[in-house]
Amino acid sequence: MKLNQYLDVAPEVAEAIAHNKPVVALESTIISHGMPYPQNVETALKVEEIIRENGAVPATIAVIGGRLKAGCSRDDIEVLGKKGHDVAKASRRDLAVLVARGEDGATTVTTTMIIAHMAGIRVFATGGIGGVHRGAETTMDISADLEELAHTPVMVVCAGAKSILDLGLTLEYLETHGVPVIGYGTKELPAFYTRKSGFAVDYEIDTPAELARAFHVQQELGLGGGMLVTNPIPEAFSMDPAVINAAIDEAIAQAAARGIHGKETTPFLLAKVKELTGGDSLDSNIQLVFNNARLAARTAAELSAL
Ligand code: PSU
Ligand code: MN
Repeated sequence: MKLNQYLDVAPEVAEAIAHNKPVVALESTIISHGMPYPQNVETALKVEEIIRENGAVPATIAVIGGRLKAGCSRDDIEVLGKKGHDVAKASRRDLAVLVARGEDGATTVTTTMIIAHMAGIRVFATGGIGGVHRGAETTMDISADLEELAHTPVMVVCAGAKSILDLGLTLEYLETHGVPVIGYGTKELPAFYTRKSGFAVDYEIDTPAELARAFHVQQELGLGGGMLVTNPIPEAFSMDPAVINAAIDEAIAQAAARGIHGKETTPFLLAKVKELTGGDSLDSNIQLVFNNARLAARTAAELSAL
């Protein structure tokens, strides 16, 4: 296989891919912009461990010194976690300039999918995805994550989307672009901190084997594109909807008052929600990522067997 000249695949990841062994990609914006230091680094390393325990090889993805990395070292993860918001949040439009300049970038869902696909990785675990923001009918703020899901053949395992987004419009957008939205063990789209949103998913699937089969068939049919698997936060860690929704409404009001826009919007809202809910939302956030890592590893193992 001829790999992209800008891509470095970690030896362990390359070995697994070459032998069709399961690999799970992980994003790095969740490390730099999604959680505070040092919990971000601890979580990133623990997620890698969970993926190994469940039979797959982890590949944390980032841009380091202008190189696309499929498989970061502990040092890379430590640097991204410590630098936090000082690392560029790298979406599709940022990749060329960051690489040309030899800079670092934390990959979003979008760029993690791009680099995972370049490396030959088919399954990716994260917390939440970007989507259509509330008020997008005037701001046109729609995450590039949705467009990437439309085109790039990677399964994204998440805990649904936070209601910092307009969940109904996000589902409409995904439908238009032909992205299957699967509920793992549920008919309802989970809302990240809570197991329910009031919106239906397209299909409920209850086993990793069945998830793998659906994704495999999607690619064999030549349909291409991604698949969004939404995995509800475990009951024990889910939050009170009234508490979390009040924090989200307040965060959105503060963002509007301060004129926050563009790529700052999502990180601002995430940080504000965390601040308004104390440590509770961070604990929930960490636990749902662990839960998604387990499901992604088991699904990647099933996919390798097909
Ligand atoms: N939503 C979350 N947690 C996150 C993100 C979104 O609940 O960490 C991050 C992901 O990296 C996602 C990105 O791809 O934010 C979306 O940013 P934007 O809305 O600017 O496209
Ligand atoms: Mn945006």
